Amino acid sequence: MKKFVSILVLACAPALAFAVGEHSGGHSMGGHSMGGHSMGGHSMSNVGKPGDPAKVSRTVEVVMDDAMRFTPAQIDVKAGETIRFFIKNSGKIPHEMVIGSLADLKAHAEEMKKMPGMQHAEPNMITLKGGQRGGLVWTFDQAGTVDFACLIPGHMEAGMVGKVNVN
Ligand SMILES: [Cu+2]
Repeated sequence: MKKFVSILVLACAPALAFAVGEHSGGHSMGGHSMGGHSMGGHSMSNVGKPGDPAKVSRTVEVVMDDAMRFTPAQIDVKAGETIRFFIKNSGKIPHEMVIGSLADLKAHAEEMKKMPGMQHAEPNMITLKGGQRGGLVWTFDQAGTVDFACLIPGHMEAGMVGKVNVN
């Protein structure tokens, strides 16, 4: 009987961890951090915000491939620009482009590792199967550096990251 209980506890632990992780992730673009959910620390304030498709300044093409690379991996924009990313997955396996701060992306990648099948769709990201194309519209409103990465487990570690320099 004791064995049974410990198995139950083990079985529950990952679910609990996920529930906490998911909660702390928050993924709220509004920046309401007053609730005390400090674990994930998703501070989206400096990375910009979802863009209005009607106000796109220009289009930037990005290719993702199975060599775990974004091409280009360095993108220059001006503060205030709304960019429509035209993203193509030229590989065979799924890839995604997630915009955020490097700290947030790493935290999110950890959550993904705990929950490999985790379905997540947020305004700051797009997931594409092999051969698929898609678009992502984002406004870079402050000068600085904004990172992006593929958060599919192992990809970020393999170098699937990029940078937007906002001037
Ligand atoms: Cu990838």
